[in-house]
Amino acid sequence: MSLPVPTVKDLSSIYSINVDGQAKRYARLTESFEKTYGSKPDFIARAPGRVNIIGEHIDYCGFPVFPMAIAPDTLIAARASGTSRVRVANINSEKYPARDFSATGDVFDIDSRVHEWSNYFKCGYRGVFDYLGRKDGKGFDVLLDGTVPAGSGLSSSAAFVCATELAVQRINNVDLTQSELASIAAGAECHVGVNSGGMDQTASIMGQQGSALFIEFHPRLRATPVKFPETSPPLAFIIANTLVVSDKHVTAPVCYNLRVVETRILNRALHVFSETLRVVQFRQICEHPSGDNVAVRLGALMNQSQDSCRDTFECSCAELDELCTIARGAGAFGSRLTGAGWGGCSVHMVAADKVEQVKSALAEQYYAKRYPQLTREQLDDALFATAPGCGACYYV
Ligand code: NG1
Ligand code: MG
Repeated sequence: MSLPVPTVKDLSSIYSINVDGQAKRYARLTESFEKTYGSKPDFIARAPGRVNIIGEHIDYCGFPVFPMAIAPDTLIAARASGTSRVRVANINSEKYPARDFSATGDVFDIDSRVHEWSNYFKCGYRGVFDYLGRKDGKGFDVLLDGTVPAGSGLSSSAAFVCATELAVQRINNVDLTQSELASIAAGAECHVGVNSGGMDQTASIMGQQGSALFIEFHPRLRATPVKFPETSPPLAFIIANTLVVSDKHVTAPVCYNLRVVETRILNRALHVFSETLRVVQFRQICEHPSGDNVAVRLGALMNQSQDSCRDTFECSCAELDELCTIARGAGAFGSRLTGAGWGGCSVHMVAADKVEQVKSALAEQYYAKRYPQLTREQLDDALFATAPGCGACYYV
């Protein structure tokens, strides 16, 4: 949409659950920022991950998809420094060591051959300046805190790139629209070697609390909020991570980018066209939920999507298939992989009163068997209920 990115002052307008926990997290980030750079940040830019409900591997063919933004996100605390340097640090400094670039020089140089966390920052930075046709960025300091697990199909990369764009434009007094930012971010990951579509970035920027998004790419980018039908009991969603990391830096050449090429030459067309039809049907049922068994019909479309991803598109894996089988056996209406696949997360649509039952089945039959050493906290990060959350914003 041609709206600007909103600024919020109240965390309860961003998060629908655990607002206190989030408040502590924001306070910790602000404190660490002050410790690292000697003064408080000017603002925090926030961009969420997403879960795709249906429409896999068709965004880069230009066909519509149906994701929703989720609570896990990337936060970037930022402050103009009055210098010519861009300093980038991460709360998790052991895994992601601090970097320091020239605001008009090497921040634009991205070596896609090396797997370097700050490359995603550079993608967002460069995306904004390439779009503006400028190279005259101001110096600033940033500290990052991300809760979207990497390589899990929940778009940690898009959350990172989108949050970076927000920080970069605010520091440089630019005010691009949500559509512009989503489009820029969608193109930006090519600098790290991923020829991605535009689903994740659009969901991250334009997500709406309480609604999924029907995202179209033709004739222009458009995200229409769609509510799930009001069933009794209501519909709920569970995300279950296989804990098999599908790292795009490793898998892109032989998996993701290969599929992008294959769809271009009309190989794999059966998946692309049938999946597109399922997305359209899914949206229709959500908007006109007449007749019986609405939840069962929606679930069947998700299950057909999983079958197609597994058999025709070949982007599932044994662990994803297993999670889907267990969840359906425990009462889920529909279960499928979400994101690129080959590992990462699955998504399950269930009746709200079956959430605990399905989670327990997954915990006992998958996690306890394959990962008996998982702590309670690690299990909670891997297996959780989710709801459509709001999109990117500034917090001041
Ligand atoms: P994940 O796996 O979340 O990175 C990727 C692509 C999407 C889409 C899906 C498959 C990126 C940034 N995102 O998502 O555009 O093509 O796979 O539907 O590469
Ligand atoms: Mg990604």
